[in-house]
Amino acid sequence: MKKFLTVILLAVMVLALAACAEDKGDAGEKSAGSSKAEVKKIRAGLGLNDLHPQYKGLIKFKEIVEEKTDGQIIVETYHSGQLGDDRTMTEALQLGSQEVTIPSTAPLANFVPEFGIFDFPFLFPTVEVADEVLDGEVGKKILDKLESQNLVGLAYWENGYRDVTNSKQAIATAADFKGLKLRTMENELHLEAFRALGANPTPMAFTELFTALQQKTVDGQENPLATIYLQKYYEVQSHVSNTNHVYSPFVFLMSKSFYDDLTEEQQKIVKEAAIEAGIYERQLNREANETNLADLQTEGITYTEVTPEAREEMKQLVQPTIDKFTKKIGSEIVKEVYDAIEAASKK
Ligand code: TK8
Repeated sequence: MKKFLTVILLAVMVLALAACAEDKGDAGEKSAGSSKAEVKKIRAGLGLNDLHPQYKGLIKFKEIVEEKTDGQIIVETYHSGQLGDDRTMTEALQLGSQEVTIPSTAPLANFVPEFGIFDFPFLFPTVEVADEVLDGEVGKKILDKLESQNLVGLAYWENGYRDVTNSKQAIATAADFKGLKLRTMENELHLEAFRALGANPTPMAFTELFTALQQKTVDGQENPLATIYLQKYYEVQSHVSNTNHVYSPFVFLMSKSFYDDLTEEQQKIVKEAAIEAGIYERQLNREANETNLADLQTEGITYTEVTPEAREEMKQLVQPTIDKFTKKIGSEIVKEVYDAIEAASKK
């Protein structure tokens, strides 16, 4: 009996020791694999689909970051609003439940009012001037304001000059906007500007737009040609005009809490990658915009030209809106942007 008990006791001890060893083994693996546990993951979400240059730019960002950090930062990419729309994804970044998104500046004006300046109709005469101003001092100054919103703006990318499409009538002059139910981005200035043109605008998240056009909740919308073509709006729209009413930048946003947790070297890598991928995205976007009007016409959309005179009339109609928002946003910063545009235009 004694012998039997001793054997049992021994067996229990062996088992206990084994369990201890196993625990240790686990713990050991965890600390030995600390580099593995340290891998940081960026979930990056876009509203546009994976055919758009913006997604290709994001893939470029992923490649650069994963290579330069030796896999210490990995990037998971989502498109087509899989993680939400511009506003909800920006809010997710603020909360730290998502790390990257690249919204248009228009919805960002609800977070940092100064972005509203870029919604001023007919602000940038050319994309080259837009690049100079956005990548220059005043552009950076506005990006830096994101910090107070728990966001980090790493670079400007390009959405582009916006054009109006609709399913009702050709738009050649301001008078043609009359009564048109138009979806705008969630941005006050856009709403007022389109009201001033005579349209009947409704703000709506981009992710709801295709269905709204299809179900005729709205008659039309405005976006750059690349979006109109690649999101297949020609299936639900019959007219497009070169209104070119606003140049829409994108902002490469990162969650501030995530950014602050990166090492200095990693911060440098993500920043440089956002800039480099942005240069690539702008180039692809400009190439797309050159061919997409013809592509849209091939798909059966009717193109109507807005003459410079007709555009001038539109400009005059929206001027009171610009004046109002200049006061609202702050005439000083608005002047800084105008001065930068003037300087860049002379180059
Ligand atoms: C995509 C949006 C979109 C914008 C809009 O997330 O909402 O119309 O032009 O492209 O940023």
